Order: sequence, then structure tokens, then C-alpha cells
Amino acid sequence: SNAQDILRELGIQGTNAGGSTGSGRWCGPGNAPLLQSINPATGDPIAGIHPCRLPDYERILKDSLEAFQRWRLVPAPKRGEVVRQIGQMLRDKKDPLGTLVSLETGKIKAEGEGEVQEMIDMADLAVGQSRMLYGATMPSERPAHRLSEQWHPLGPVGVITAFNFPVAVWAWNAFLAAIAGDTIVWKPSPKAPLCAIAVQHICNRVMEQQGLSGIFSLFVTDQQSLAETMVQDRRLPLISFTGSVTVGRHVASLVGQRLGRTLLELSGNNAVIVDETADLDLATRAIVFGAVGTAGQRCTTTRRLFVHESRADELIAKLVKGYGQIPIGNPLEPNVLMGPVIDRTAVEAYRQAIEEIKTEGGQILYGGKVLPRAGHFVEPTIVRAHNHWPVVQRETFAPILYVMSFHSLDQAIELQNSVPQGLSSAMFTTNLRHGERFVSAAGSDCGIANINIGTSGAEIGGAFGGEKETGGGREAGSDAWKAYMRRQTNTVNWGTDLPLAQGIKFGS
Ligand code: UN1
Repeated sequence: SNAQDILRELGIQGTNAGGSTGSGRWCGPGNAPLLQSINPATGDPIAGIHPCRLPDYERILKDSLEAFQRWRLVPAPKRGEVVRQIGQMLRDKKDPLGTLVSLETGKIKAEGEGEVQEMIDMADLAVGQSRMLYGATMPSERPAHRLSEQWHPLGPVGVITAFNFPVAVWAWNAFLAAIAGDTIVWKPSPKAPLCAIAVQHICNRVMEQQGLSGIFSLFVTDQQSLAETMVQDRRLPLISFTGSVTVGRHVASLVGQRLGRTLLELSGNNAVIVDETADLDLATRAIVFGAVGTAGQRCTTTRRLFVHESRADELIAKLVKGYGQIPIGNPLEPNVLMGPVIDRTAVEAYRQAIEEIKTEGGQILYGGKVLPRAGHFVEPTIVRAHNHWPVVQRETFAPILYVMSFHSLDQAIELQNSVPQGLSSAMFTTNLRHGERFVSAAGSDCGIANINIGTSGAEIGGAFGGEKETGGGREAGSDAWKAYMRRQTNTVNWGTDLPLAQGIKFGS
């Protein structure tokens, strides 16, 4: 069949090894039960994976450490060349890999391809960055001294990714880490192992062509204890984690115990504010994409809407009309705009949130039901709610939009900031003062604050991440590369005297 051709094109078989450190170096089958990759649109298995065991992990770490010893001394622009070649192969495989992302996660094909494009863009950014790992030079207070800093590779880096961006978030981390001179041990979500295996095949081919191994490694496991082994491993100076606040808190405390570094990309509870001057057509399109796209399973998904009371009825009418025109179904079909959520647990979380909303007295303006068909489909949902309700305060990874109205901008900003999370936010306005207020120090408290575009779909050129319980990490563009390196301050005395700093005199 078509799907089988795509899998073959990506090197995927009926059963696959879940661990690899380079070409031909795939972990052998163990006696652990096979991990099944499931198509959430049908509930059917796509392929089986042999998960890694502890000895596999040890081999992966050993290879990764050995590779680091050499990789750290490869000139950064040469490391960039390896990433450039991966980017090139991703261009060649964009169609089948985008299809696989769609098959395994349920996001629509356009978004699957978009994710691969995000990897390609990230590769380009990393290639350029590989010639720009700048350190500063500072004037020394002492004569004949030079004071400067440089950035060195950190070591093997652990990258833990979520099902919803099964390949792009790895690319944000792995490409920057690779040009920084680190090696990468990737633990993908056990809900999207095939996407990771496909990407590892691509990395393996490039590493083989370059006579390399152990730079990019894959470690598939669905065992919490093995994941914790990785998180607690002192040989991994940095753990980059994308996922829920609950798991992120656990990861942070384990890594904190050993005083390692974390880069956390956790839950969002992103809001759009629509003021009395807003272009409602623009706002409607952005809100529908932000709230319904990826079936509400982006960390940047629009979950809350604050609309000025004078425009609420009008905007809600437009949204309800928009929601009514969203074709739901097989995400690989060209006209479909919303696929399934990832699994039964996600459907259950949706159902529970709807129950809670009803108990609170929330009014369902659209949707609210699980769809009675094969696969894990729910209706995109709009609810009249209050910001302080516990259900509104937490992130339910499903397409539920909570609508609230406001009378003053101060009130809207305060409400939008009154959640534990701080990832993305947006305001629709044609009033310059309102817009600037929103992005000022007294405005949105989020890592991302947009004007007249929605909360989701950030481009990679900026730093991506958020504040408060979102975890404070920044990935992708700007100076996010620094997280994958260690800073060294160097003072060099090229004189014949030994002047001490702060003018201290010590002995003669
Ligand atoms: C995520 O959901 O974990 O801004 C990342 C966006 C995407 C990334 C989302 N570029 O929506």
C-alpha cells in the first residue's frame, strides 16, 4: 500500500530497533514487549519497535561520550557542514517524512510537512550559527592584560521530546547542540517513535558518509525508570525536556539534585486579547488556527480568549461560523483541517474537562462531544468560562477554547497573566497605545507576545519558550545556542608584572 511505500522509503520496517548511535549500529532485539506505534486516526498499529534496555542505554552513552571527545575538536563550521547535509536530506525526504508525522501523530499533512520545513529552516540557521559562536572581549582593568570569553562544547546532551512535535523540537535542540560541538542522545515520545527512527536513519546516512558515529543517537523507551536513568546521568550535563509541567517538575528536580542543567519547554495556557478596535476577520482566522490547529495539541495552542464586551457577540458569532466549517477526519486527506487527538488518554482528558466545565456552570457555545467513530476524534469546542476556574487554569491538551469578556485593557492583561503558565500570548488591536502597552514591561508576562498574529506557529528565528511554570527555557533562534555550550572567561597577562585586580597589594 501507499503507507507501506512511505515507511520503506524512510527505512522503517514491520519491526524496528529503537536504539542507534550510527550507521549499522542499531540495538538488537531484547525480550521487552514490542512497543506499538499507533495511527490515532484509526487506532490501528503502524509498526512495532524493540524498546531499548539498560545495556542498550549504556552502549549509547558510551558511544556518545567517545564521539564527543573527537567532535568537540572538529572546527565548528565543519560541524555545520554535517548539519547542512542533514538539512539537504530532509529536503529530499520532506514528503514521506511529513506524511509519517501525519500518520503517527494525527496532525494534518500540511502541518506534518510544515514540521519538516521547520527542521530544514533550523538546519540552515544552525549552519550559519556555526560561524558565529561569538565570545566577547572586555577591557581589562589591568595593564598588559587581555580579558575575554569563549564558548566551549558542553558534552553529550539529553533531548527528550513530546509526541506533538515529534521531529521539529528535536531539530531545534540537536542542530544547535551539534554545531556547538555536543553529541545528542534523543529520547523521543513513545507515542511517536517511528518519526524518530526515520530521522535517525537520515542522521545515520549522513554520519556514515562523513565517517562519523555517535554524534546523533536514538534511545527509545517507554519505561519511566529508564527515562529517569537518563535524566539522572551525570555524564549528560544538559537535559532538554519538552512536555507537561508535571513531568517537567520531576525532571527539573532530578537534574537539580545533581546540579545539572535543564532546558525546559513545558505547558502553555495561551491567550488572545481582542480589543474594541480589532480587525475581527483577522482575529477570527488566527484564533481558529490557534485553537483548532493540531487538534489543540500545541504548547502554543490558543486556549483562552479575552474579548472586549462591545465586540463579544460579534466575534463569538464569527468563531462559531468558522468552527462549523472545519472538516474533521483523516489527517492525510487534503481538505481535512482537524485530525484526531493522540490517544484514548487525550480523549479522556477532553471529556473530563467538558464535565468539569458543565459542573462549573460554563456554557458550551460550540462542540463539546467525543465523536463516535474509529480513532480518537473530538469536536473542537468553544466555552463561555471564567478565568479562575481550575479547568481554565490548567492546560488540557485538546481543542477547547475558553471565552471571557472584559471592559478595560488593564483588566484583560491582568486576567491573561493570571495563570501559572507563561508561554505565548497575542493581542488583536489597531490602537498603537494598546499594542505597545501589551508588549511593554507592564504587559504580557509570556515568553512570546504577538500583535495581530495568533499565539501558535512561531518562526524559528526568534527564541522560543516561556516563563513561570512553562520553565524558562529558550530554544531555536536568537542566542539560544548558548544553552548548549559552556562559557569560559580567560584573562591573559602578556606583561612582565603581576598586578592584582581591585588594586590589592599582596607582599612586595
Ligand atoms: C510545541 O508545541 O511544543 O510555535 C512547539 C509553534 C510551533 C512550535 C510548537 N512552531 O506553534
